[in-house]
Amino acid sequence: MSFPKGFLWGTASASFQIEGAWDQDGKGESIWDRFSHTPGKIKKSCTGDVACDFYHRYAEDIRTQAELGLNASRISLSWPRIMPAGKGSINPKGIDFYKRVLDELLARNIEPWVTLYHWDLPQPLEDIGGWPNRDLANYFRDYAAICADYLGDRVGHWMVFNEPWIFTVLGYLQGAHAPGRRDIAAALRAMHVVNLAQGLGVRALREARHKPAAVGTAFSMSSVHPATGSEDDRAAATRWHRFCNLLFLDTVMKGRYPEIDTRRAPEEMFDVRAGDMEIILAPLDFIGINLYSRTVVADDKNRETLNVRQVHPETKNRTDFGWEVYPAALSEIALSIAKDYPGVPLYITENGCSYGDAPGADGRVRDERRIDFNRRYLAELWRAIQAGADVRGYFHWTLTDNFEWAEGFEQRFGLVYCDFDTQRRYVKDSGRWYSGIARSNALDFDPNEKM
Ligand code: IFM
Repeated sequence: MSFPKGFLWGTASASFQIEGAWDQDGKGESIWDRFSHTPGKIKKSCTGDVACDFYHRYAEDIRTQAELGLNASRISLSWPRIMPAGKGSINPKGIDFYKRVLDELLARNIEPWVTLYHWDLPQPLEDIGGWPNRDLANYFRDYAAICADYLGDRVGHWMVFNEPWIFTVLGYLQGAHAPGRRDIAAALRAMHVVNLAQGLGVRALREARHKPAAVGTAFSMSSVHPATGSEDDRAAATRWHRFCNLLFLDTVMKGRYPEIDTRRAPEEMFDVRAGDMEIILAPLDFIGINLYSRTVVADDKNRETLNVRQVHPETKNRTDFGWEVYPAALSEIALSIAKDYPGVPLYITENGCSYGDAPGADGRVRDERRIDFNRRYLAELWRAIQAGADVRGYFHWTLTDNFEWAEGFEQRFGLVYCDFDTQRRYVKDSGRWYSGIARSNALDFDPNEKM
């Protein structure tokens, strides 16, 4: 299965999950520093204080990417490393760090793909209300303009946000992620402010003085299946698809909220004010898809959230995180997004799996389950491309095992094993396998093989 010429093969990562150096060289506190320093929030009281120590070891990790033959790398910038208070003064050492990282990637012919915000909000901005506060949209625009101004000469592809649905829902509605709030009104306000920030951020990146860059966002997505063929379950699946997959995509591309709740108009639900939708409309140059599995839902009038209940299918085929392995989800979503947003290039900005395999006595990490997962998902990606989806690149989540948010270091998604005590890295079998795919731009897979 050959992939299109010029296809990008990379890995994806996020500042808080790998950098460490949480209070070094002028970096400010983020909501994830505060959250992980609060007892009881993270498994085994893990923190991101050191993480993979990428702040000091970036050259080694970028060398590994080059040795694996990867041609693109997705990283994110830490807002509080660049602007310790979230607004006002800039931290020159923070800017210098990212210049060094970008220069190292460029020197090794690896295209940097840079996300402005992968969840590490400066704590001082949470102290004034966090994302539910409309002022944050303007502070974010200023931050985006600074990133574009100082780093834009080195970046050809920006992503405004990583998974806006996840950080608003888990952070403000469910409380499982920083800042740990459980407040439905705050969550709805946060969603709208993030949409405003996305529109402003896209414009700020485009107005930068450097070479024109392509701007997108990496959206969390899942292929939504109805639990049964009943009309009610199918309608529930449509509502859930619009809510989870389109809430930050239809807005930026089409300037409207998708219809998700039969009981309330989106304008009322999100407290949309005059002029907001004009700000929010800022069509992206590309759409990033982060996809891991599917979601099965049923209609349930007793459920407050959209009258939808999630159903957990009977299957033994789950990753160590418990996520169902369902490769067809990738082709289903790629084709559905390609159909709904014709002419817009797509990139798989995240896909991967958590398996806990560790080095054997010989130092080798035999993670066959990850190879099997990747083969099947990539075969589905190839099928989607054959069927017409304009997918131009794939970023595996992730290079090194890292800080997996509320799970601490328990879930390992890396192609490279990280021993968090010694910071020693071991390229897993899956890393070498992925290197072969990247170098040949092809997957050895018999199309008749049963999925
Ligand atoms: O680790 C996360 C990442 O930060 C966002 N997408 C999903 C990954 C795995 O949970």
